[in-house]
Amino acid sequence: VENLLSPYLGSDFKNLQKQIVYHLEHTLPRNTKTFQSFGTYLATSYTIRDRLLQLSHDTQKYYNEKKVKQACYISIEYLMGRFLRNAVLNLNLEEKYEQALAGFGYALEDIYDEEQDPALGNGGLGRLAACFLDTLATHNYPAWGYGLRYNYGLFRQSIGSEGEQVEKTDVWLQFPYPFMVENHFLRIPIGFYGSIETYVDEKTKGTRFKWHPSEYVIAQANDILIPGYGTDNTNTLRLWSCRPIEELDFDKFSLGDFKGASENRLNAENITNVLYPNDNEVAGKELRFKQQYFLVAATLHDIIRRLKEQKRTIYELPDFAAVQLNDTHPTLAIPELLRILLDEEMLTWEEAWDITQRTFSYTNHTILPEALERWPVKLISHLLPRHMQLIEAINWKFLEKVRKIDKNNGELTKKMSLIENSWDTLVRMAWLAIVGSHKVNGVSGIHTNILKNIVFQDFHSFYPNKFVNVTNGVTPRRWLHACNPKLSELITSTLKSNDWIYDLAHLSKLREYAENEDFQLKWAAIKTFNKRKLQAYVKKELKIDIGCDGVIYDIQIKRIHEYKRQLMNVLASIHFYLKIKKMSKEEKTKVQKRVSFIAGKAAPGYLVAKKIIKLINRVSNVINNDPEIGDLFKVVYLPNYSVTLAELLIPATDVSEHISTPGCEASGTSNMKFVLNGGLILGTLDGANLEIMENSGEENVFAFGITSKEVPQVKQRNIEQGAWNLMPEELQSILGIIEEGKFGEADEFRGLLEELKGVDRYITGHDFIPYIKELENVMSTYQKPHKWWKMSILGCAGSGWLSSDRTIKEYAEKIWGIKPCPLPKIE
Ligand code: 26Y
Repeated sequence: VENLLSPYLGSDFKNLQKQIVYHLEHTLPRNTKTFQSFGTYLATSYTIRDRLLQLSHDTQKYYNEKKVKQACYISIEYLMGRFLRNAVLNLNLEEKYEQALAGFGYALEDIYDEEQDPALGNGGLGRLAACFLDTLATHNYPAWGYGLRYNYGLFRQSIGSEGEQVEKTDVWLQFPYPFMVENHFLRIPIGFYGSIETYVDEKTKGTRFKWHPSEYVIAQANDILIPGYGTDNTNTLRLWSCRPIEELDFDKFSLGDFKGASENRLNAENITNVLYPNDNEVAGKELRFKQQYFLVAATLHDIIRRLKEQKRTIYELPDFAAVQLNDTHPTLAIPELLRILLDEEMLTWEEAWDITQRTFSYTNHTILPEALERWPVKLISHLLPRHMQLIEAINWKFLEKVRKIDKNNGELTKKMSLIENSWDTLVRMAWLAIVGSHKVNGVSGIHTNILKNIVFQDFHSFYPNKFVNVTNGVTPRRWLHACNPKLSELITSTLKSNDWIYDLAHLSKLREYAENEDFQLKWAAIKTFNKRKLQAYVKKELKIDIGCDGVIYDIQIKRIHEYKRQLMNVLASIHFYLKIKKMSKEEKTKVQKRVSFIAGKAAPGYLVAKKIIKLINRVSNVINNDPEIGDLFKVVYLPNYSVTLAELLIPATDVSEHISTPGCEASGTSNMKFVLNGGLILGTLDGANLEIMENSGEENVFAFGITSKEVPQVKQRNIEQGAWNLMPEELQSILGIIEEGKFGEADEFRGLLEELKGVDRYITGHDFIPYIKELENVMSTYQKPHKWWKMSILGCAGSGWLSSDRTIKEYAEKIWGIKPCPLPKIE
């Protein structure tokens, strides 16, 4: 029987057309007369989903037959970006779909643009998880992602008339999202609150515990199927949404209490309603804690269910699944697994603890003290009484060992205790994650060293083999092949092979072209092409005219945070603005033109970050409208930064800024994306910048400033002498100009300036002059095109190791003990 929907049957364009029309008429349903771009996007997407569903069934069947060990990545955030283009490219169907849609009068490129970008994450940590999923599928690793299906993703940002950030709800599920398959058969009850029963086990005569939750909700699975590039292996990202146990309380309804009747449903839906918009700063809200537990309880239940489906025993769990905790957000998985093993599977403590440690590993993504999670014992005891009891037991057994080496009358024991007594009694989630895992990793060389030698020093001495480094990486499929098609083609034609798309080390062969003038011209022309696209976007969306030829596109895109120092960036813009204003006509002709772009969201509760956004917009307004400046310099703030916007910006960048205070940025991943696309880096000696310098050559990076080791001295000096007294005059006068009200009311930015003048925690004053000098170096180097493009090509040629394929191979070997398991090819 001909099955129109079978992906194995029809991928010639006529079949694709039939499949698209089928979905248009039956799934949407629309008729061919009301065929619009958005409907076409949906119908096209459903044909992709059909293929992926079939491939994913085959993939799961095969993994189950082979009983291979799998990785389970638990993350409270995923920043997937748009799906359709990525899937079409990975399945190698772009030409066929172009042809199919052209037949209906549509350009595939425009259809891609109909898709919205699911923003189920905040920043680096969520995007890293998405890159990992792409790599895991591409390299045929048996792997699952687990996360939450929030009703509302990260807020949408616009800029108000005063230059301030305005937040709007992201209603991403208003229209169907065709790539997510609701799994109505998988419904898992999750408990909260309640009490603990103690009883004597008849067989062993030992004491046993049982938790009786007083409230339940249901976790429902929503699956996003993850295609790999050039493979049939299709993995699953399972996102849980929360449903009530009972939809409507009919008794209340009958009594006329309509509001009370749906209370249950509303309370349950609350749990997965919204993504917390905090990045690197703890909010400490009870609902967030509930989200974390909901995620891990549903996930562990699912993993154990799948283990048992293979008729394997619970003792085999560590050979069945390697569970990675993406930061401490899913750390409750540790006491939850222990509870299941002890209270439900009736294992002994020794057995249960051994299985737990062998199952989990933990990645740390940040050392900022304000981002380290600590939850009140009171809150945990109330919500999850049995888990609190287990955390205390883990702590007790762990501290027994610590006490043996504690020579300093309890000092070490106090420092290493999982429970802290400060303003409140708090559980240190990172400590719990370290103790309950067999491996802990940092995300770049410098970051792992800081973990080992400073932040987790005592734990490193205690468990010398537990800490490993796995430097981050990014997927070259999305971040070069898909977002920069022209550069992708040039690389493929130059290397006479597209092997680099799944083995990025091949890029090193570009080195021999670095000084080839013909190649440089082609390389530069592609940059210009991408810059024109951005130029058009800025004109259309912001009504700002910016130049392109001979103009440096200088970009800083990331969450707004004091440690990332967007403030230093805008202060430098004021510096250059004032400098140009003082110039004679003659001098002005020699100025290197530049546009400084900044984009990024601030957490709604992070007032300082919001002030920084406001200042940037005020400065931008003054500079862009000053006739004395003209097109010599522009400052452009791009609202609503997203994965999709990054895909437009990164290929169009000449130089990108990664200027965090040394020691603060764990790795950074956009720096990698820029280098891959021939952008140069202006950066501090921090995070992965350091490794980019090692691999692409120090001479190909614009680096400035001190090392992380020197930072504490500078801070100390600031505290002792006052940052104002140590501040260079140039910066002092810039602050003076802001205070005079040049960029809005004088009072507006007082708080920001007071911090710089007082303690200056992020040492902006100290780094200001070296930063300006390096920016000047960037500008003069741009005037030597041969040198510039050589640096750009060599940067890219040295970026083979930046692939998340390399990163995942290291996780697989050093931490997870998993191997690729490619599906046999079907003809
Ligand atoms: C607990 C809480 C509010 C919280 C929420 C989100 C804490 C941290 C985060 C997110 C952290 C994050 O995104 N960290 C980034 O991880 C990237 C991937 O490893 C790194 O490249 C980047 O340097 C780091 O800031």
